[in-house]
Amino acid sequence: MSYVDKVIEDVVKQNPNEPEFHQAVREVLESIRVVVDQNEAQFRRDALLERLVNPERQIKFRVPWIDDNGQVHVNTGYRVQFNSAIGPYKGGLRLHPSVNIGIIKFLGFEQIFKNSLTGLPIGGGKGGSDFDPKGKSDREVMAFCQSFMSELCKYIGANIDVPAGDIGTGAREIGYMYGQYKKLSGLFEGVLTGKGLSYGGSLARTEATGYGLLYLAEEMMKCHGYEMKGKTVTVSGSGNVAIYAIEKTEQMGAIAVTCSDSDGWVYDPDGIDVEALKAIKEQRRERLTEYKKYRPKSEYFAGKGVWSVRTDIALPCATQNELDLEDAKALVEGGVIAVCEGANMPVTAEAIRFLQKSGVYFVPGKAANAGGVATSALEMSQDSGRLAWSFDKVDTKLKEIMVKLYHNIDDAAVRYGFDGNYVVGANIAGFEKVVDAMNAQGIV
Ligand code: NDP
Ligand code: 2IT
Repeated sequence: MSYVDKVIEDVVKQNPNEPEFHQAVREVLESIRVVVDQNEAQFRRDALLERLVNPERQIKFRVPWIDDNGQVHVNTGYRVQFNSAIGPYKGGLRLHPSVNIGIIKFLGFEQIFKNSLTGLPIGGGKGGSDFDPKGKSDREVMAFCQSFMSELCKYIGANIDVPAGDIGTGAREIGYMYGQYKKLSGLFEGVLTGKGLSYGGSLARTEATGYGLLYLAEEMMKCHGYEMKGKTVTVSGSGNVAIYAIEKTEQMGAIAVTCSDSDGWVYDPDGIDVEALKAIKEQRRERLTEYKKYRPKSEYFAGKGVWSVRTDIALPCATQNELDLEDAKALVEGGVIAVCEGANMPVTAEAIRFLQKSGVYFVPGKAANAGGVATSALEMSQDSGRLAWSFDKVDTKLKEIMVKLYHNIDDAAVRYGFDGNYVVGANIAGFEKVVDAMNAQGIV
């Protein structure tokens, strides 16, 4: 049995009931098979792949908190410190009822290669909890965040592990967590990113993931002879990534016609009104059913459906495995040119294969959504230098990073004879730097 197949088999056996983790490992290892084959004896001897797929450390803890009626609740907190070969662990905290160790491991594993692709010195980690911030009062969210950080603070630090936002963790949650970290440690340091601008945050971090996604998409389209102007774009989700993907789409002269949440989706043929979306989601924390009040000509549909809309570019920006084979067929039927993942692993493995076979340009999340974590690394630089850069400075750097990243994954794919396969290109390019650092540092 080949080394890659053996390690995939072991991962499935040793990590039962973690299908998302298996899916992420399978995608990466199958992509790098060609590199592994060229170095098989050395990699086997050094158990390189076994070291890559086993987190350096995983922490699981109890998070008790009291609701507004005096009732105590207990959630589970996680932090997976996956790989620190190229820098301190870096990655978000997801707060969603679906969170379990397998979800955090898949996200942490992806983060290793994503962070490597940014070209910046950050290792891979991820954390979170099965706590659901939706429908909770600010005081309840604060109680949870303080309890969560009371335990997490033992394991993180500006040069150790630097968490950030993800699903369910936005500016409010980061603020409460930062306050608790500072109180317990006595340190005012860049231990979290995505912080508010008044206490060490970076301009453009809020926008970074969505903007970065569009900078990469624009560069890829340009290289294939297309311009963004006038293109129809469909977006799923209506959170941090989706909102700023829609904003940048419209700034580029393309038209974003959809967005969604976990209850339903909106079709607005005149283009999503991003200010209305921000008012609904960022300020009022409401559901998308409210959107029609701002835009009477738009339509709201309950359930799934964004991918049934004809589009030039599809940007899944909600959650894992939200775009399946049937959705991919509908997109191809409608003449889609490109699919770029704003979320982490939103497109199923079968759907990716179908899109690629159909000649659609497909860019995986670890490349397409790397602008968020790249800008987090820029926030870390500003914090450690006691600096606050202008919006334009950060945004210009973000754009440079995303354009360079696109060419890097394109070149890696070409180098190994997989022209235009950005899944292979991203995984190989991300892997190369991590392996080089792991080899240099010995068996640790
Ligand atoms: P938010 O919490 O801001 O928004 C998430 C959006 O996705 C909401 O519209 C939410 O709807 C929807 N959603 C979440 N879970 C589900 C689900 N199970 N089914 C259907 N819809 C769902 O998160 P972000 O925008 O920050 O994150 C979105 C994706 O992007 C995630 O995959 C995340 O890992 C990834 N990502 C985020 C980065 C960042 O900087 N924030 C960076 C890189 C990747 P509802 O409100 O109804 O739950
Ligand atoms: O998936 C991701 O890259 C994030 N949620 C952002 C991580 C970060 O550290 O900014």
